[in-house]
Amino acid sequence: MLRLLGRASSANVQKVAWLLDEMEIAFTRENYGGEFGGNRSAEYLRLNPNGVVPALVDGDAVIWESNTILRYLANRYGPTPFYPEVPEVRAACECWMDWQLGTLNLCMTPLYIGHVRTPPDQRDEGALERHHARAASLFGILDEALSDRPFLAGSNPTLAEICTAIFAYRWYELALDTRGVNPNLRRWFDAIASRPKFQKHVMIGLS
Ligand SMILES: N[C@@H](CCC(=O)N[C@@H](CS)C(=O)NCC(=O)O)C(=O)O
Repeated sequence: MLRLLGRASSANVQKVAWLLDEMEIAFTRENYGGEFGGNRSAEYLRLNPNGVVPALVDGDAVIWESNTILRYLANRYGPTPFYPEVPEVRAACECWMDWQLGTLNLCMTPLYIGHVRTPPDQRDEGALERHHARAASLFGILDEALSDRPFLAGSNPTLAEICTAIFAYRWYELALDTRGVNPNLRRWFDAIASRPKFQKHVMIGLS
C-alpha cells in the first residue's frame, strides 16, 4: 500500500491525493506538518530532507516534490489521460506544471499565508497588495489560455489541472477574484469543481 505523508490541508499534499484517487490507486495518508508536526523529525527528514510535505513511500521508492510525485505516479501506474503521451500535448501539460511551481506559487503562497494564517494586525498589507496584483495578472493569463480549449492541454484534464486548480480554489475561496472578470477561468474551474474527487480532497475549506 502506498503511503502519502502530509496533512490533508496542504495544497501540495492535495495534488497527490487527488491524482491517486483519480487513478484509483489505493493509498494511506498520514498526518505530518502544520499542527501535526513530525516533519522535522530525523525519521521524516530521511524521507524528505527538506522537512516539507508531501513525501510518497512506494515500497523502496521514496519521492518528494509534489509535481515529481505526480509524474512518478503517472509513469509508474499509467498510462493515464492525466499525463498525455503525445510529446506536444505532454509539453503543454508540463508548461503549466512548471508555471505553477516557479511562477504562480511565488505570489499565491504568501497571499494564502497572509490571509489565512496571519492575524489581521500582523499582516503586511503592502506585500499582500503586491501579491494580489501579481496573482490577478497570472490568473488572467490562465483565463486567456483557456479561451480556445476546455482544459490547459486540450480537451481533457491533465496534471496541469491537478497543479493549478488547487490554487484557483484558494483564489476563489479568498474572494480575491471579481466574478465575471475571467469567464474562461470560471468555466474551467466550475468543470473541475464538479468532479467528486476534487471536491473530496480539495474543496475542504482553507486552514
Ligand atoms: N515544492 C514543494 C513544496 C512543499 C511545501 O512547501 N509544503 C508545505 C505545505 S503546502 C509544507 O510542508 N509546509 C510546512 C508544514 O506543513 O509544516 C512541493 O511541491 O512538494
